[in-house]
Amino acid sequence: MTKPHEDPRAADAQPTTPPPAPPPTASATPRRLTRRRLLKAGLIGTSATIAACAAGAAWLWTTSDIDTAGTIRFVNRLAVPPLDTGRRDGSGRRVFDLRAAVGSRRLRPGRPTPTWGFDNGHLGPTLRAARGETVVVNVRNELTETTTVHWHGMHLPASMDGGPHQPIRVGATWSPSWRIDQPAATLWYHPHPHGRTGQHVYRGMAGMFIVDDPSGGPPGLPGRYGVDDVPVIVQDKNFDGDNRFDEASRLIGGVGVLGDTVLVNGTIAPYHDVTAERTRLRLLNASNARTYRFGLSDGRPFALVGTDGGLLPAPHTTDRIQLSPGERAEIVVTMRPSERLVLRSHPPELGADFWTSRLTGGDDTLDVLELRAAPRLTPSPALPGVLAEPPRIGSADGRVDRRFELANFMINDRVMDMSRIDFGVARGVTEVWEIVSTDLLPHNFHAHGTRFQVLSVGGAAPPPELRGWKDTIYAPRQVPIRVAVRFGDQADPNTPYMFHCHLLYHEDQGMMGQFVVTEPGRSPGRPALHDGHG
Ligand SMILES: [Cu+2]
Repeated sequence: MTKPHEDPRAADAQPTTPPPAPPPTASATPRRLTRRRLLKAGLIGTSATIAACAAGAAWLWTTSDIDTAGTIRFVNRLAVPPLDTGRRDGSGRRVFDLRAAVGSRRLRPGRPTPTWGFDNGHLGPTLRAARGETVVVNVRNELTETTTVHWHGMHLPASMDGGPHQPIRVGATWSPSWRIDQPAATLWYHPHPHGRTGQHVYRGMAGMFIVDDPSGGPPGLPGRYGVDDVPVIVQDKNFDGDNRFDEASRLIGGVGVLGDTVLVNGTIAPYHDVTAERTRLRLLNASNARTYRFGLSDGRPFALVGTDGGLLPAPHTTDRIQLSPGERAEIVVTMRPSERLVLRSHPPELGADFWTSRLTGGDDTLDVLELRAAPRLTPSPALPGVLAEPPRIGSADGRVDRRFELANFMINDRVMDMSRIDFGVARGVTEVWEIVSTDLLPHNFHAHGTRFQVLSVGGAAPPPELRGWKDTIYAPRQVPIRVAVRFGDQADPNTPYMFHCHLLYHEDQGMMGQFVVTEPGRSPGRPALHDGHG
């Protein structure tokens, strides 16, 4: 394990260092070491080093990209996570039950893969509730270690957030409850134990949480779950020889595990039978480290209708949408009868240098999901021209209240400390945050308990895909991003929310901090510390 302050590429990049010298052999006639001989030996050594470096670099170059475009036989019907709308209790609350447990799944030929998850041991049901409802989720931990469940993108009190300060010990049940008060959106849930998030998510702990508008939202958007409104939870995995998830391989780029096999909703090589003219795909990048740049195999445009925090102001026609870990996008794809189309991830624009990009998935092309249209498709209405109110909590007037510099596995030169609150935000006050990566490695930024409005990217107005509500945003190197953020409801000076890089290896290495929401004019308190957070 690499220490937080060290560049893991240095430790991992062994192929670029020369092989060890062979053991010295005894010589019958020992030769005098002259300066010339030493120089010659040195030159030979240097040449050998250069040759080894070149060979190592060539090996790295040729082995560190993946291209599966057109090579996948899509033979498995896409699994659709079961829809869970919970039950009503006596007070009208919507109650869900989740059980975190180990399981196993037959993901590919050969042995079943040991998994973790909430849906009989892998991934989790899609929870669904409407704005205005009060929900309760009973999360029982039947794993062999402490975990947590964080509601990514949800506005809720910090004590319900499911970060590292709400551990669920083995055998215990945690029952957070909150009133949903935010626009319709595609959110998700996943563990967040301090230092162990990457492992828990990689083993399969993740599910979707759909928030609905009680009015039904704008008419015309496809909305039949699993039919023309389909969750697409994208994860990349490596498998070892026994079909186990391999958490340790391909760590060489310094972003954590990058897999060579893409799973959608836990299905390898998946296809979905399309039965309507338009299909809405709720894309969730639930991968530990990989950034995808989704498009369609024939290059046709699609309509981007939603991002992290809800619907965009209007559909945006595009042929690419890039999602870093934790980000979501809702797209609507239009198809003709009997055609086949592949959702493909093209090389993402990471904004990193040549080598870093190469080693962190920046040159990878991955086929994700085949869409198979039936010979007859049910007609779909045209998309509405207006979808939602644009975010309007801030303006790009040059003011910056807080700055977050991402570099060296730290944020603002600090490693995550459970006992340290980095800052307090006054309830009801809009702040402007500036996020900038000054690092070679790719990073993104996620804040808990809220959503934000992107004000500017590199000083310019945000592109269309960043004009809706966001809670996670990719931070290209040396491109300052300004966002307006507000924490509405409840002050709790002692219970922190997290802000962090959502590349889970980075988060687990400590690229995370804590903030609290206070009453205006009050100071942050002190977090109560629990045991069992690793
Ligand atoms: Cu990062």
